[in-house]
Amino acid sequence: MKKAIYIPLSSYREYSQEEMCKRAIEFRKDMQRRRSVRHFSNRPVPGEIIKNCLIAAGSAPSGANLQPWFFVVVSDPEIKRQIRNAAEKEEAKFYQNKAPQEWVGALSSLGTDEHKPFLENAPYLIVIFAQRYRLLPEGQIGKNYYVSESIGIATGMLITAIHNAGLVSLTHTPSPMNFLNKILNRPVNEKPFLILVAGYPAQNVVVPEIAKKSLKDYTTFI
Ligand code: IYR
Repeated sequence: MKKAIYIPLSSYREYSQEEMCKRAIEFRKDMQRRRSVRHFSNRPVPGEIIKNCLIAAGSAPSGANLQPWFFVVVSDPEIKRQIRNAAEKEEAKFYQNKAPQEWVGALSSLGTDEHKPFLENAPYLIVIFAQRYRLLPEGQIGKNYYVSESIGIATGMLITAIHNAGLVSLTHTPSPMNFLNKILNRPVNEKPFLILVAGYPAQNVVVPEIAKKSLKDYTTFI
């Protein structure tokens, strides 16, 4: 067993209360500008930006610090085409017969359908895999802990980093997604979590007019 070694928390910065308040408001305003976008420009984005966003995501807290995630950044047009074809096949089944009426109803205000041109137009598809368990060097299996929580947090941080950088993203979850293991050659311990589409928005893009709940509707202070 490894013994804990402690170091000073030298990265922490304390702000005055006034400064904290200002920062909290500024950040919340900036986050409120984020929208999921379904139409992307094919304008190239420097890989350096995506790399830094991924490093931010990789700093997320995780169960036992085992960091049970793997990101495949797809920019190759041929691989994007394969992903689009496979996803649209699943999505067609979903929209044409698999999806219960209630689900189709819940999606109606978003205007989604089985056509996913963004999977080819956007410069990056970041395919996020959850490592359900670890494959150790000698072929043994190692446990991971709180995998859904960990990967959800890392994905949230990635979405935030992409927004902060000045790009837009879309969480896309074709179901089932196991075709991604095949196309991207990922091992059996990895389960596709979602595809995060990233890039510039298409020119004059429109987004559905939707509302977010207000704080009092999803929070209580006791
Ligand atoms: N995966 C489908 C359906 C879909 C489901 C939910 I929940 C959404 O918030 C949006 C879409 C699709 O991507 O169209």
